[in-house]
Amino acid sequence: MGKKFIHIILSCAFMAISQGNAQKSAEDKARVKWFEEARFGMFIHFGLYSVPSGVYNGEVMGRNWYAEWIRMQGNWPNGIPDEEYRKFARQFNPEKFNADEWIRMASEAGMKYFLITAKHHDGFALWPTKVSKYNVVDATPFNRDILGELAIACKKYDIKLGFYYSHWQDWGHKGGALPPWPSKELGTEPKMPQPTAEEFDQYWRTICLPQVAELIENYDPWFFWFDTWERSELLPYEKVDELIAHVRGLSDKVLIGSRIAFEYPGIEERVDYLSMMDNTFPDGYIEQPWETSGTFNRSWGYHLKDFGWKPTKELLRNLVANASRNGNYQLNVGPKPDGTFPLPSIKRLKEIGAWMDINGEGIYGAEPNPVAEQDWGYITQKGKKLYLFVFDWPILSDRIVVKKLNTTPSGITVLETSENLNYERIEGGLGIQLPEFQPDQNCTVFIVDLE
Ligand code: FHN
Repeated sequence: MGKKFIHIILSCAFMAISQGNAQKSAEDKARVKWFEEARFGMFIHFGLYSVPSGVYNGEVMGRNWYAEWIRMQGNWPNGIPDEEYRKFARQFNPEKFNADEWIRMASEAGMKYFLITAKHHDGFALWPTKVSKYNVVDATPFNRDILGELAIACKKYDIKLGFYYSHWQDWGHKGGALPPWPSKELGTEPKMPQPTAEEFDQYWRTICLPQVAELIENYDPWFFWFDTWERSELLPYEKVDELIAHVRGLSDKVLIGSRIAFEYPGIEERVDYLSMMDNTFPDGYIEQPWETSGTFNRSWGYHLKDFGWKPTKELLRNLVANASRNGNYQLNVGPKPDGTFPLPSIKRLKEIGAWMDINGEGIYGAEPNPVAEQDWGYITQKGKKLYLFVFDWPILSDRIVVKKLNTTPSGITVLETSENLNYERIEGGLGIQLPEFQPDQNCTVFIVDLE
C-alpha cells in the first residue's frame, strides 16, 4: 500500500496537474518541503478597505461580500471615487495592532505559516515602500511598518512569513489592471477601460517589480501568493515568467503559487504550489503541493455585516479533507480597523487550536492515504500509522467500517484518550468498535497501527 495505489485512484482531472510535479527537480521539491509538511496557515486581509468594513455611506456594498473590493463594489455598480477611497488612509490608525498577538494566535491555532496582503488590489502598501507614497507610513497617521513588526513576531514564534501581492490588479497606481468588469453578464456594460499594454508595462517596471524586490530584501519571506483569477491580455506569459525569474533571482527559498497566472496552461510546471479558487476544496488527491485559501465567514477583509460565520467543525473538516488529499488550508482573518481580530474568528481559532493540540500529529507531515475517502471522514498516514478522522459519528451503529483497508492492524487507539478499540476483519474492510462515549463532538481521531 503506497504511492503506487494512490496513483491508481487519481481522478483524470488532476492528471495534468500531477505531471507538473513529476517534472520538478530535487531542488524544487526540497524548497517546497516545509510547505507540504505545514498543512495549516493563516491568511490576513488588512488594508484601507478595513476602515469602511464593507459599508459605504451607510450602504452595505453590493454584488458580493468581499469587503476588500469596496473601492469597486461600494455604491454598486459605480464604486467609490478614487479620491474618496484614498481618504480612508487618513482614518487608517489600527492603534490596537499587536504583531506579537496576531502571530501568537496563529501559532496557538496550530498554524505553521502566515500570509498577509502586503498590497491588495487597491494598491495600498502595508510597508514603507520607496516607490510609492501610497503606503502605511507615508499616507496614514499610523506611521508604523506593519510588515516589519510581523516579520519580527514570525521569527519569534517560528512561523513562516509570506506575502500576498496583487501584481495584476492595481487600482491605486496608473497603469495597473482594473476589474475585468462591469460586464454584460452583470448588466453593467461598458467594461471598465483597461490600461494599454504600454501603461501596464510602465506600472510593472516602476511599481510591481521594485515592490516585490523590496519585500524580499526587507523581510526575507518564505513565499509569495500573487493573485489572478482569469487570463488577461495585460499579463502575457512573458510577464509572468519575468516575475518568476525576478523572484528566483532575489531568493532561492521563496515559493511561488499558481495564482500568479491562474488557469494559464502549463503554469503548474513553473510554480512551487497550486492554489485553488477561493474556498474551493477539490474532492481528490493532487500530487503537486497545493492549498485552499478560505474564509471564516464570506468576506476576506473585515465586513461589519457579514455574520455568516462557519462552524468550527466545518473549518476542521476543510483542514483535514485537504490534508488527506495532500493539500494545505489557509484560513483567513479580516482584522478590524483597530487592528484586533473579530471575536468570532478568535473563538474559532482557539477551538481549532485546542483540537490541533491533541490531534495535530495526524495532520503535520502526514501523507494522504489510498483509502482516504470514507463515509464517516478521512484518513491520513505517517509511516505505519493511519490516522482516522471520524467526523460523522454513526447514530444507529456502534462501529465504523474502514472500507478497502485490507491489512490487519496490530492495534487501534483513540488519540485523545489512548483507549484501545476492538476491531475485526469484515468483507470489504475493517470494522472498528466505537468507544461508548464520543470524545470530541467535532472530530475524534483513531490511530491504526499497521506495524
Ligand atoms: O479578488 C481577490 C479577493 O479579494 C481575495 O483577495 C481573494 C483571496 O483568494 N483573491 C481574489 C479573488 O480570488
